[in-house]
Amino acid sequence: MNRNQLTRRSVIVGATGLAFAGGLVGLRRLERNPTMATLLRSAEFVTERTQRALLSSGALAREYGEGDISPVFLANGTTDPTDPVYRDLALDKFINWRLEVSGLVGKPAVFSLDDLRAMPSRTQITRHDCVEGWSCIGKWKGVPLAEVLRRTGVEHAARFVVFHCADELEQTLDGSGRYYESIAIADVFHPQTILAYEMNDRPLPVSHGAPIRLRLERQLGYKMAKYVMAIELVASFAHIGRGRGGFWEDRGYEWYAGI
Ligand SMILES: Nc1nc2c(c(=O)[nH]1)N[C@H]1C(S)=C(S)[C@@H](COP(=O)(O)O)O[C@H]1N2
Ligand SMILES: [Mo]
Repeated sequence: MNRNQLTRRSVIVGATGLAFAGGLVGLRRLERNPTMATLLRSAEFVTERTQRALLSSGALAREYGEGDISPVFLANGTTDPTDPVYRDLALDKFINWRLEVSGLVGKPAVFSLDDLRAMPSRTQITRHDCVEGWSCIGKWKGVPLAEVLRRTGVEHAARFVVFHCADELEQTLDGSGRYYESIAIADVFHPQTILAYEMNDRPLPVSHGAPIRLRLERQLGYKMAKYVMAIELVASFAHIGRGRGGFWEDRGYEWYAGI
């Protein structure tokens, strides 16, 4: 997917929000109107409108019951990061771990695991679909990403949220094998977009991304970054990794992995 398509998709997300909120104006007409197209790109507009639109339950991924939880949930990709800083943090049960939030935010901030646990939480039982062809149902508890970003503020120019992870999935000399992912600002305000710190009623295990991992229930597994160490809000991800918005995107996968 090239940058033009990304821009277009963001505009469509914004326009959909407006169409849902107002119910009056045609999507096509909005997109053709250059003033409206510019307006739709402003983060403030997108967040406000899409938040309303996405709160409609029709947009939620299916949620399951306790009885549907998979007895074994596969772990994929990195399951035990070797990074020495991460290993030290894990030894101390992540007491010294801090989530760094930076970039196009009103006020950069760091949050401890306790800080995140003290924020409002959401619990959801959902199906995880890996692009490799397996699915598992699990229960996730965490803080909505929107709650975290509400505390830092989001600048108008921010269009993507980038998640920087602790693990290097591919050993490279230039460090480009480190796992990262990115999502659109609009996805932040989907109610099921959470930073999960519990899985199946227990602290998130290392194999599944301790201390926090992203859950983004309407997209494929590779979008759901494990071992999140830092969150960066950006206008473009062209300068990060190999420029395609994620570890697997840099290796050919789609940036928008909707299911
Ligand atoms: N940091 C990090 N996040 C990651 C991966 C990874 O290797 N490293 N693998 C991804 C892929 S392909 C999938 S399917 C899921 C696997 O999550 P699980 O191990 O909890 O099943 O995590 C995703 N997030
Ligand atoms: Mo995956």
